[in-house]
Amino acid sequence: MPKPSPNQPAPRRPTLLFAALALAAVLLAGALFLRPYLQSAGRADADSVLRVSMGGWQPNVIYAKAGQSVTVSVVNLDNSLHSDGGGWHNFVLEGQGVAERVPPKQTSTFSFTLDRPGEYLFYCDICCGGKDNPFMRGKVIVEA
Ligand SMILES: [Cu+2]
Repeated sequence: MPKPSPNQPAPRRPTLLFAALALAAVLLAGALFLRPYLQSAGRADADSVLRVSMGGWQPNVIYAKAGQSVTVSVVNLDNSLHSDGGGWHNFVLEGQGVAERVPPKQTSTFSFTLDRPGEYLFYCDICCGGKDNPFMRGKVIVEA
């Protein structure tokens, strides 16, 4: 077997590996960016449990009936070590006077009634850019 000459070009494999890793990183970043636009995190009916963390609401849609009380329990999955807001989240129902704070690793249960059918935005405005962050938004859909 001939000995490899010192003038031979270096094997191409590290370059290919780097290209594959770079491609994987770009695809992962794209998927993370698009996630809140592509998925609905599921639905919850009235009297439901929502989990919230820095990653958003799960589920992020609540279905309710006009004029009927909705009871929501918000389970905060984050702990107090979070630098953004100290692990607190809140449930703000826009324009309806509902703003419930949930301490880290705790659950808050509260009720509200929406009389008119329609879609109502809710969000957390403590962390992560608040209502401008698509992860931190959800809606209550009120049917007649
Ligand atoms: Cu939050």
